[in-house]
Amino acid sequence: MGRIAIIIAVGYGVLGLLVVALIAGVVWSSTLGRNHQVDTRKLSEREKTWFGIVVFVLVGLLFGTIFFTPYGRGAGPDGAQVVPVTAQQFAFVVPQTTLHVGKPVAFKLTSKDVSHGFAVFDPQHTFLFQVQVTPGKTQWYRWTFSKPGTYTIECFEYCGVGHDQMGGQFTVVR
Ligand SMILES: [Cu+2]
Repeated sequence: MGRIAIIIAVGYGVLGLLVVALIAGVVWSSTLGRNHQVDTRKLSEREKTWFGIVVFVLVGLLFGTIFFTPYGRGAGPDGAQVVPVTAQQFAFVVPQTTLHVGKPVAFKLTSKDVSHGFAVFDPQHTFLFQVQVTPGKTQWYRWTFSKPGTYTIECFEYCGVGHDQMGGQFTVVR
């Protein structure tokens, strides 16, 4: 996992804990004074404020993370080795190229027929990433491999009767 991914994961974890603590605090304080009158107008005003805060936080998270996604326009060459992959019922066709540890790879994915899910597993069969491949569209995905060995590909989207057999592999060397 990359450093940015760890920062994002920790950030979400901390945010999640804060939200849970906040909800617990609100529930706790609301159960204390049971007999007081409820001012619904004040509550509806507060609701608007909270709605604004939630929208602000979500938009902030969106723009704070979207530029780090390893796909889309920014995943293209920029020093990366381009590997064209063709998905079709029921195989992933990967050219015989030599991929190196530590060198960014830009997968250029296309589909000849229906939607497929290009999922890559490392030599220990640990899941690394998955990206949709849709017909009529070129999808990019950028990844830097950290260990040598034979990587396997599986299809993560049901694409027909041979879906469970759909796969492929490639090798990464030092
Ligand atoms: Cu498939």
